[in-house]
Amino acid sequence: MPLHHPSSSQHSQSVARVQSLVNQMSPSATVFSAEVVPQAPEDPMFGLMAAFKADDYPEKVNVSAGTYRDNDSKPWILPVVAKADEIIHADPNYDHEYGPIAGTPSFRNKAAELILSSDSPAIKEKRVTSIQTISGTGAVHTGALFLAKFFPGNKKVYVSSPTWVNHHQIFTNVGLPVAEYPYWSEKTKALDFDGMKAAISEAPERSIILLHACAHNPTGVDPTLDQWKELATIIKQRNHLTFFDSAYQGFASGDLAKDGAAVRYFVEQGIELVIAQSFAKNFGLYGERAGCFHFVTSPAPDASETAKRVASQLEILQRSEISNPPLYGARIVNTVLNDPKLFAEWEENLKTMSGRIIEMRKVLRAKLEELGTPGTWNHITDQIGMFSFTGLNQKQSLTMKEKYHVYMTKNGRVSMAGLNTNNVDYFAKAIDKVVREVQ
Ligand code: KET
Repeated sequence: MPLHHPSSSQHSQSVARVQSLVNQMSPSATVFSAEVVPQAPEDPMFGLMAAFKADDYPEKVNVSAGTYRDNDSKPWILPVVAKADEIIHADPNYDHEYGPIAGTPSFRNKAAELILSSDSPAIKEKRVTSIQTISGTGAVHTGALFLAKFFPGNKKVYVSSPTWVNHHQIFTNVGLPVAEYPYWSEKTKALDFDGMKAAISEAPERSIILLHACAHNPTGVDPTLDQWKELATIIKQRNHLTFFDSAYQGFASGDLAKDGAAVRYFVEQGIELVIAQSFAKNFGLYGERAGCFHFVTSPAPDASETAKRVASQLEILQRSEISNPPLYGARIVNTVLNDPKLFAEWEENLKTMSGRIIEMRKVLRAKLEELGTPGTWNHITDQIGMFSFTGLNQKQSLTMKEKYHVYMTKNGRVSMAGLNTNNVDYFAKAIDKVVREVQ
């Protein structure tokens, strides 16, 4: 039978009929229906930042994101960063070529020395391997990915309750379930150290324990050095793997060694650990995404071989994820860390930032006490780093935003860097009213 070839007008009629049938059947002909891809909620913090921008109330206050502001509520380009920037651009060899997969070696080495100290036995014994990442988030992700693929123990990550909200999704996204250990006591507005110790002791042997190296986010409460020592003993006994998130070194106390003390103590104890390091806050390089992931193995005759093997696998992961890391932020950090004069200036800049925050803590506490705001407010000055966990509940935190145009996360966290001599009075009065009006 000869094939029947429809005429072109017949053909276009039938195409139109099929098209209209399809349209009737399903108005949206996608395989990514709402059941398959449900609408996700907006990121709470980036949502708050956008809402703050859109608010035209003159006395609005932004204490949402952990980003430093000067006393005029303006982002601060660190003077040392501005200098490094000039040096980089004046370099006759400046170009935009690809960098190495693991990042520039001098940057990685100095980044490791910064957190571990330049005379760290782990560095001397070549037990460390470091890979440049997309800031701290990328470092946590790289670590998560590495552990998801290679960690032979209990593939569950124990995080503090509460913790930086992003920890949950970074780990679960790579298939590592998250469990919580107690950390913040509502009652004492301080560390629940007994609860924390018990949970870490009871976690199955060889679990992953995530710890904030300093300036815990969101609570601003850190273990004391003696408490860190107790934790190290438990972690060693239980053969856990420590995952330090270090996003605030030098920013918390203004002293780089002091803020790195917990990590350094764990390394001294020969504990195998990993570190996610961010330069967003301490260099004010938020959007430039400079960070590093470090793996530190325990002392052993074949320790440097272990570090080499791990490095080789990290490079494979990096190549498939981002190929090679961005240059600019790391160039700034590299320039400062490798020049003693600039380094000293950076330390001064760190003191300026941490000092202003510490001062605002004092002023805020004094104002609340002066107003006789119900409750105790010593925790504001006891806490350290970028954040204060005010103790305001969710309803109160939302009222701060809705009624008083103060943008803070609903867990009661306040970024102290958002406060200054111009707005702290308004802010304290808003807290005072909310605490009295809303239960
Ligand atoms: N770790 C912790 C504990 C942390 O607070 C942040 C950022 C990061 C890692 C990641 O920072 P990065 O910019 O990727 O280097 N925290 C602030 C910003 C954010 O949520 O992304 C914050 O909590 O406001």
